[in-house]
Amino acid sequence: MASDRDLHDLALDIAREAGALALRRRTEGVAIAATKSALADIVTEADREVEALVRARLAAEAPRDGFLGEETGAEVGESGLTWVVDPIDGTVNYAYGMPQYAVSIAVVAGEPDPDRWEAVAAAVYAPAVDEMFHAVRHDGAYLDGARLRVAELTDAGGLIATGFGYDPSTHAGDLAAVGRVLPLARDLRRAGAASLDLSYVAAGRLDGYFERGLQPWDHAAGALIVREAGGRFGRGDADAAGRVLNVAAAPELYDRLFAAALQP
Ligand code: LIP
Repeated sequence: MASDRDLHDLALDIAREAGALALRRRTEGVAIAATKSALADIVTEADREVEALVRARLAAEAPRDGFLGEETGAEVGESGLTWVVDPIDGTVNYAYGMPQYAVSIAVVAGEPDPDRWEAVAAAVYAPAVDEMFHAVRHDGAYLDGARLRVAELTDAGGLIATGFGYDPSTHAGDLAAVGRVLPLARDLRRAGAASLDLSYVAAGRLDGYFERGLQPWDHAAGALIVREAGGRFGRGDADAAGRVLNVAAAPELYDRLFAAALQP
């Protein structure tokens, strides 16, 4: 069985190759292939092509492992490992030509259930800015090989990121949560790619992040990177729309952020 370090190295190599493809397609012009859960929830031809590249690499180099991807769904493996992939996280940013998008690849052990799996290794690669966030369980989180540590909170409050679902009927509840979190914040950010929001918490570029309704592939890699950088990542009860709360922060902010973001 491959070591944790071998799995990490494979994740980084695939993420870098996939990111280069995404960047190349972006410069050639992006075509919207379809809408998914709502008109605003789009998938591009590049999303599909990048996920196909990742699957082909894994089929060749980790054929016994399972797969869970945003565009092609789940495939059960026989090794006890599952690769959880968002080929282009921040798809809307990507379609508009904004640089805030990433290839997010995690390999997890155990059931492919975000509340039961153990993340083993993670790679979040932002090709537009050539930044690779990565981590191995029990062996730290890194940005291009440099060790990461979550930020120390200042008296000014936290720089806190969030996100909103594509379904307009959920926006009132999300905005109410923003109102409850604001007293903890020096300011808010809404950048549009969960894997990068999580990686930025790990890097100390954000103090915290919360969002309801993420998919497993949005947070699988970033959650490990946060934890290996000394931060906390947790998930709360689902709201009336069935959307689970996801929260990441440095330890001294986490409990207060989680409580404020959760429904009253
Ligand atoms: C996105 C997330 C983001 C969320 C967006 C979208 P996608 O994932 O990364 O945090 O706010 O609504 O879900 O769809 O670009 O892979």
